[in-house]
Amino acid sequence: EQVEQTYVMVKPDGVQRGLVGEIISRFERKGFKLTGLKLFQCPKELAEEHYKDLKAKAFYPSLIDYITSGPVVCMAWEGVGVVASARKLIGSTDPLQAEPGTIRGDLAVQTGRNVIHGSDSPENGKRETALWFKEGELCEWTPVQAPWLRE
Ligand code: YYY
Ligand code: MG
Repeated sequence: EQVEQTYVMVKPDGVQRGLVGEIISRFERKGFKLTGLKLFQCPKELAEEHYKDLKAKAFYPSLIDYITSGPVVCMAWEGVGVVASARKLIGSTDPLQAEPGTIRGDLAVQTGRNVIHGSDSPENGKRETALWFKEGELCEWTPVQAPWLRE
């Protein structure tokens, strides 16, 4: 089984609404490994690079304004299957369509304020982790609970 990395980010609305602890807790309890964590005011250039595939969309300018409107919480999570599993924990892009029990399903009401980002593929997980974190900001470590999570 392949160990993957994913980039997860609490967006400015999640930080302003005091949801940071709740959100981190959901990934921690699931059993994934945190390898990077910081509060960060995202510069416009970085937001544009992160969302470059959406540049042609009508909502792109407001998306860039939103992501740069206040601090975000950047996280790198590691584990077997973490990319798809994080997307499931996060829920559908439109919070009104997101299942109850998911982060967006429980904590948000609109696509333009959907509280959290998660990478959509292992390739993007690596790319985005490298984009948002400098090398010295990531930690390699072995959680004591590791043998209790996987046989
Ligand atoms: O990966 P995910 O965040 O679920 O959705 P994407 O399709 O990658 O879009 C990124 C981001 O753009 C989304 O979280 C909110 C915003 N957005 C929007 O404001 N309006 C849309 N119709 C689609 C996406
Ligand atoms: Mg996406």
